[in-house]
Amino acid sequence: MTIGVGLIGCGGMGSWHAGNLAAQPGLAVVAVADAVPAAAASLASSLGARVQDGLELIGSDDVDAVLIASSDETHARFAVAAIEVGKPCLCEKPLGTTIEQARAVLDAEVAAGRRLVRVGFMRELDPAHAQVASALAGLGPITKVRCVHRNVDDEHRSVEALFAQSLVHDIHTIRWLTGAEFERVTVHVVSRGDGFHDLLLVGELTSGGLGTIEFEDHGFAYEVQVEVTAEGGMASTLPHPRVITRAGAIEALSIGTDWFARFEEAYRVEIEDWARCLGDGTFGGPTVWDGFVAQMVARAGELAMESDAVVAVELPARPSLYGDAR
Ligand code: ISE
Repeated sequence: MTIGVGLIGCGGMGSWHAGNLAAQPGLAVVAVADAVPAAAASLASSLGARVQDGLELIGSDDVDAVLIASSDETHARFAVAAIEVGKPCLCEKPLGTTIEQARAVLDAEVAAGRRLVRVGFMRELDPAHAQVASALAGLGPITKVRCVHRNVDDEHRSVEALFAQSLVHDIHTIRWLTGAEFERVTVHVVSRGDGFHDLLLVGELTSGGLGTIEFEDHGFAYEVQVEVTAEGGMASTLPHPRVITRAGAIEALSIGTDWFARFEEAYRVEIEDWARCLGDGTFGGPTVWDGFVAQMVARAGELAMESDAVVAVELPARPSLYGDAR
């Protein structure tokens, strides 16, 4: 049986996912939606799908599952709509652009009483990150997780956008690898005069360990690394393997400037795994609770940055629906 997928968002991320969806034998993209009609029309014709309004698409009988890759502020509205009609969905991060939006998705899913929304924290499926996670199994309690995240970005994003769009990934990586929560957050900022670019976030974890995030916007390349220290040893990702070129008496190793190439395999496996879960009627991957908590920590980070003080992360009790999630 083929599973009909509705794709909301036909920009860079939506189009990237569309390629992976099309490669899955058990899935067929039947409808697409986008705020820009030409983007929807062009992707629809390449996929052999129809164009629909996002909410109508979610309600359509032949749409069994929904992939949300539209602009950030629309994620929560579409995710709640999918939950209300009981359709599984893969929602790109962030769950919302505000805590209230993310909370609305959490409340809707808890009210529905089943996990339907998988959040697109795809680093868990990156082979290098997965190898670090399995290498840690024999190394004892984790004392430190150090994330390095460099973006080549010329949009001069707001601090809010930067935390919601970028740092949520690292926050999730730290929670995923340690199984601990952030208790308190401090942020140190380096400013280069023409705005804010670099920061170091230090998170104190409930396990007693530390999670740090070294983040740069306008960095020299796109890079994501993680290094974990445990009581019995350490594990870290290697630089992503790429091609070396030699020309003009120079040998060069290209690092890359965006996440599509760096996480190509992670995005592919994410769709493959989602398809498997849809086929089995099971749930896998990062949950709405993960998405919500990442945003709560990101918000604490913003407050820590604004106030130059240590900010406590005040999480509500974890709903039992997510009790065995991680
Ligand atoms: C972007 O939206 C992503 O999701 C990338 O994975 C992340 O590394 C980047 O910082 C974000 O802007």
